[in-house]
Amino acid sequence: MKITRCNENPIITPGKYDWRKAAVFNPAVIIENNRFYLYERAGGSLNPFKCVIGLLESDDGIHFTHVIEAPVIAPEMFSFPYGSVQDPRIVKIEGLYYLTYAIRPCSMSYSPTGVGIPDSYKPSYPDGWGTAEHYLTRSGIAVSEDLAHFEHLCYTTPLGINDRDNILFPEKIHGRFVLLRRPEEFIGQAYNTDVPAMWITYSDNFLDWSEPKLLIKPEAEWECKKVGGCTPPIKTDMGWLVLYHGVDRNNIYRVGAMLLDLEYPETVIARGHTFIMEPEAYYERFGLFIPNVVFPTGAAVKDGLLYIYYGCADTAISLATVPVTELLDFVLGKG
Ligand code: BMA
Repeated sequence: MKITRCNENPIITPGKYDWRKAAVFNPAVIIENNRFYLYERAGGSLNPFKCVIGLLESDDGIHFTHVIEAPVIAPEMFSFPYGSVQDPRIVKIEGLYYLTYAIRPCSMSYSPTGVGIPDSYKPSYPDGWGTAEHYLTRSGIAVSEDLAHFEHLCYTTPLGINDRDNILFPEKIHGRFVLLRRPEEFIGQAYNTDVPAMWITYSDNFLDWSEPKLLIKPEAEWECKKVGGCTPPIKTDMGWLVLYHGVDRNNIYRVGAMLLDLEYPETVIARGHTFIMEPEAYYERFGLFIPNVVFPTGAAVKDGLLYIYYGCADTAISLATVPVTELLDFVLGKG
């Protein structure tokens, strides 16, 4: 199996508008009418690192231009004027576009040290803002009829815990919406995992979600610190193909792949024997922000090819491709 990095990587870099001057990364992607739509997580400054979501489009999946000059999603939409919206993923279900996002009600500030994870600190905000809870990350869903105008639909996680990497399946299964989650606090004996893991939950109406079930937890050294979902599941004849990320004890982010049962997605049919991507290229190993991160959040299939869009070092956006059949063979242990 060969994952091919686009030779124009990184394909999307910061700049142009004030709100995306510092970093653009971890994008959602969907193909509609043969056109790629990409939702970038963008920050204009590291102090504070307030993130918003910008919308770009492309005919070839490589060269993107902004559809709108302003962000399509900003924390103000959720009544968090100092907040940060992060890591979108998008799916289309029954004619509507659902974008899951993570939100931190108050943005942190960062100063890169040049030698690893940047120092972070909490800026001072006006009265009432900046409580401990405001620095936790919650997840929710925004909905759109036209890809450009979004409304907040619901939160999918409670206040008081860190829960990101919430990802919807692109269709209902047995009449229910299906969601992946990564609750950081679901650890310890009662949860059957010592470190943050991937969970799955179902809902009829977006408001009431079933008791989450543990889907996978770390098994290998490269994912020993935590695992979480990456891209929305891709439907194949063999099952739901899901990319996930694993973090090792040195904070290196790698990408794994697994296959879930089409009808009962809490059943893992197969999991790749090792990761499929790790930071290799210079733009994945060094950046403005966090070094050694490849973090896919968007995936789309065109002509049998899986287009994987990923954040590099929390700084820029890159593209890698692989034939879906090759990736399936790898996950099933045949490639
Ligand atoms: C995760 C999230 C992602 C980020 C990654 C690497 O916890 O914050 O948005 O890309 O860390 O820094």
